Amino acid sequence: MNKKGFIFDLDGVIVDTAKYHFLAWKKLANSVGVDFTETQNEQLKGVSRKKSLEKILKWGNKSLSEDEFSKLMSLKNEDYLSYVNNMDESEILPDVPKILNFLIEEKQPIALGSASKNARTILEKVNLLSKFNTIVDGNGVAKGKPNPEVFLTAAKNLGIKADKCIVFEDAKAGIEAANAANMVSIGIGEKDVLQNADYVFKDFTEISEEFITELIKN
Ligand code: B16
Ligand code: MG
Repeated sequence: MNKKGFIFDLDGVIVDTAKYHFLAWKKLANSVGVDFTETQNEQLKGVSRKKSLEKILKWGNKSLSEDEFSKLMSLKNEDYLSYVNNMDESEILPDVPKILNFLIEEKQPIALGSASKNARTILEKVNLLSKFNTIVDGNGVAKGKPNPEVFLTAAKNLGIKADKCIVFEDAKAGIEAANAANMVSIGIGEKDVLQNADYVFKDFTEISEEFITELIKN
């Protein structure tokens, strides 16, 4: 049977944690006198925690000592985790379990490829951890998206060649990473944002089992 590597991003693909990142970043930015909007939050999708804080400080024209910088990073994460702690299965995005179960039935290897250092905690919270053959997250890679390292590591862990992998991503930086890894890129979200993806769907309710079967065959 044909085997492909199916790699899923986490935030924005499996769960919508961007809303919690927004609340936590906004509180933090405002506490140091910096404004933070939803539009700016969009630009942080798929971007690591450290790079995100660097961007926020740049937008607000602020510079901090190294100590203050790491203190703010921990404060942001503590606040973010207070939302994550209340998560449960009801926060899984529509039809995600259906697609995962279909791939498992079809004996296709499945990986998580996320920039988040909280990926395992979140998957445990929503009870999906056991669906993945490997988890590659912000703790396991040196270079963040758009660098392809996260997806190439996932492919290696699955034992599947990069050009036989399919990536589901909601962030522009993630689509660029998948393309750079020579993988099939599937955007989950808006066509105008994810214009470099090979395919774009609004969400998983638009993805049929026939479409997945074709991906497995070709
Ligand atoms: P953490 P993904 C990314 O996750 C988020 O999209 C991004 O907004 C966040 O800053 C990043 O994870 C780091 O998250 O602070 O939990 O380590 O979309 O790559 O799954
Ligand atoms: Mg994402």
